[in-house]
Amino acid sequence: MFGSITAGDAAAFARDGFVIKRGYFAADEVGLIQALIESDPAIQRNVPRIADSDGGATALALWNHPGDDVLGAVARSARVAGGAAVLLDGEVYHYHSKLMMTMPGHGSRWEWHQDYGYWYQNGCLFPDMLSVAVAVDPQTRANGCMQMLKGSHRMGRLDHGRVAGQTGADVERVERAIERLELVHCEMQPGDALFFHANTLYASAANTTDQSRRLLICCYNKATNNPYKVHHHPQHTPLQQLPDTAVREAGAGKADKAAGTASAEDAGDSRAARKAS
Ligand SMILES: O=C(O)CCC(=O)C(=O)O
Repeated sequence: MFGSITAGDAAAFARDGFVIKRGYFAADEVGLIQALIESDPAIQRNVPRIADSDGGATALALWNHPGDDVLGAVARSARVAGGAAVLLDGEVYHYHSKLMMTMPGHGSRWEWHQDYGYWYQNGCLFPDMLSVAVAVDPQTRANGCMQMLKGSHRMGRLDHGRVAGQTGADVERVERAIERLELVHCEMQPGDALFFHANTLYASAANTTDQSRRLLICCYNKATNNPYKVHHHPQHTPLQQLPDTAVREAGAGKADKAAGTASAEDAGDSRAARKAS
């Protein structure tokens, strides 16, 4: 039996700007995700290191269209894509997915930001967008797990500029928001999934442990929010949702081959990379 987004989750998401689903992927499914990450030459080859101002770095692979492999099945699954549609209250399409790999000893921190702080620049008129972060490794305070400011999505989009060498949200407003809002460390076990609104302020600390911290983040846009300009992420592209069993089927080599493969499109923002060259 697979989990799903409930009315209670939708209420929490509307109130807090995020909701964590524990055990959303089973241990064997997480094993399939890990096995693919470790064997996919495109992921292993194209992982540029994104530096922070302290010299920390994160390896990142990004792709625009979900393919027919295990990672594509996660992004297209009823649990994840269907959950996104429930939370955004309408049809969604895949905006991109990325694999964040803050490796042992040199994983960088991420400054406070909103995804819509970036995506606004892409011609998305409304913040009808969200992301789902699936824990591939344990996410702990010690290894720099994501931190969310509860309710910050209701502040609307903040101005973003250069903050410690990254694109971050207006520092003064972030400081004031931290005084008023609850800061939640989103500690997760592998298989947990964090759904968060594109206007939720979030950050993560450096990974100073000797264990990697890998996170698969699938991002969605509402179909009615088709960007008014062509840019490095897709315009509305109907998403072929898959049943939740598809992750295991993809792992067993029974993928839906009609669905297309992971894209090699160049996603040209500063944090982007190609999954495949
Ligand atoms: O990997 C993380 O902890 C955060 C990633 C992040 O901030 C982002 O993808 O914008």
